[in-house]
Amino acid sequence: MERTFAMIKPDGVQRGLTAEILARIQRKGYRVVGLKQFVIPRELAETHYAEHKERPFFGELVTFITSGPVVAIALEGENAILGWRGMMGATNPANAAPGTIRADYATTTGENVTHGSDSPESAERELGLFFKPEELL
Ligand code: 3AN
Repeated sequence: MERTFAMIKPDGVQRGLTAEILARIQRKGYRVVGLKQFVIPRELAETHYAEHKERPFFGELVTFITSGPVVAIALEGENAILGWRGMMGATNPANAAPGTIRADYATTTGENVTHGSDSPESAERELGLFFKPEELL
C-alpha cells in the first residue's frame, strides 16, 4: 500500500471538474484518506513548488496555484504514486495520452488541472505539507 498527494488545481475546481476527478479516483479503486478544499496560502505554495524556484515560470505558477480554491486529496492504494501520475497524464496536455485527465480536460502546461507527487519522497513531503496527521484516516 502506498499513499500519495493529489490535488485538483484552481482551474479544475473553477471549471467544476471536482466530482469528475474524484469519481475517476474512486472508480480506479484508490481510497481517499484525506480531503479538503481551501485556498493555498502563498508561503505554502512557495514551499510546495520550491524545486521550481529558479524556473522562469515560478512566479506565474505560485500566482496561479493561489488564485482560487484547490482540492487537496490524500490517496491510498497499490502503486498509488505512479498510478495517479498515469491517470493525470504528461505535464504538457499536448503530450498526454488519450483518456488521461490532462488529455481530456486541459490544453496548457501552466493550467493542467491536477497535481500528483512524483516519488515516495515527494509524496511524504507533500502529504506532510498539506495535511496534519489527524486529518488523515
Ligand atoms: P507535474 O505537475 O507533471 O509533476 P512539474 O513538476 O514538472 O510537472 O511542474 C509542476 C507544475 O509547474 C506543472 N503542473 C505546471 O503547472 C507548471 N509548469 C511546469 N512546466 C511549465 C512550463 N514550461 N510553463 C509553465 N508552467 C509549467
